[in-house]
Amino acid sequence: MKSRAQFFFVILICLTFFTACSETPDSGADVDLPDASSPDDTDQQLPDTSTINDTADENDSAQTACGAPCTGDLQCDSGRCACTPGLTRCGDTCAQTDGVCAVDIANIAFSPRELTIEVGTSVEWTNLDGATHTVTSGTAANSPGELFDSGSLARDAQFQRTFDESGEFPYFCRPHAGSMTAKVIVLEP
Ligand SMILES: [Cu+2]
Repeated sequence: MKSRAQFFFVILICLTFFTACSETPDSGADVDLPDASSPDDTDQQLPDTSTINDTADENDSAQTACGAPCTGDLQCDSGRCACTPGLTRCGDTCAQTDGVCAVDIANIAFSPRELTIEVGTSVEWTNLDGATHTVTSGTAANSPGELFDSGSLARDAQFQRTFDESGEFPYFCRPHAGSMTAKVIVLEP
């Protein structure tokens, strides 16, 4: 009886092993299935890659349309870098400023020293220095003050001018003509 029980036990063990072994090829087949599906994954990744290329192409064409990548808040629209309608362009910043861009006069310098705006935008200078400054169009040597001249600006004094024509408008400070020069670049909207 005891040996028969052992025999059945061995049979049971063998059946268990056989089942386990016969499952192993099955699981091997299961492993093959993911292998077979992994080429599908690769196939799926290829369209993904081409999608990325398409996006890159769109970016490239957008950048080509504007000549160069638009900086800051600006976005390429109809071949030019611009702000979304309703926002004022002050350099590469777009803000709700009601058409006025600020230039600080501080530490005996204009900041920003070069400001790009669109036709119809106003520029407002504020003197943050203790020293007196001026905002004078042109250069000391070329038509000083012909277009605009703030006169002497004490601390906290402001001067505003609206630019209704496109072009480059250099300006300077009369007391510091040697170092305080700057310009406003006005673009067609
Ligand atoms: Cu000055």
